[in-house]
Amino acid sequence: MSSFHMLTRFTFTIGAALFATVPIALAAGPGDHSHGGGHMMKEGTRMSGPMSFGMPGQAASADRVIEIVMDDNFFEPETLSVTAGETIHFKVSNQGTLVHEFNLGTPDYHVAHQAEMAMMQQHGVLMGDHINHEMMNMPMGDDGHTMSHDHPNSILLEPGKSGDVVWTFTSAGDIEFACNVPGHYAAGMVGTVDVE
Ligand SMILES: [Cu+2]
Repeated sequence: MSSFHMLTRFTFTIGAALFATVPIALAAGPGDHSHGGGHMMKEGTRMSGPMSFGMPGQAASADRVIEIVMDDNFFEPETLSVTAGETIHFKVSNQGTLVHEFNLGTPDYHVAHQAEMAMMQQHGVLMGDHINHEMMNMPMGDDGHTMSHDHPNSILLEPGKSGDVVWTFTSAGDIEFACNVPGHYAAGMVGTVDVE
């Protein structure tokens, strides 16, 4: 299953949970990558392919590798500079004792995503030091969607784990990389990508 569809299912779940009375059209089927509507979430939360500042990239054609360490509760390094058009392979490792996320987005996107993460925490999917994978992958509702957390612009890691995000930055501007686990962003777990 593509990350697009995992994301669709995730945002659908959250949307359904937040707006239980709103009729929801989940039109995307296998191979349907059109994005013309059907979601009730606002633009900032339904990231799948291109975002305002870039798009998912391929590790094989990355221009650079940047290593990111996550700890309780900060990133190292905290400031990055890239050039518009560059594809960066972020190798992210969680060296802390808590679950952390590396998530690329605008400040508005992070605010919206924090609501999703709070929902995951309320549902017992996201615990302090681990992810309840069983619950995350448990079918919910009539169509069997799950809370799987698989976005191309982010990775959610348990302590001691590492993973990859490959992103092509397309527009100049300041982007944040942030951890949206409840409380972490406010505690300072946010950094800046200066796209020149
Ligand atoms: Cu964190």
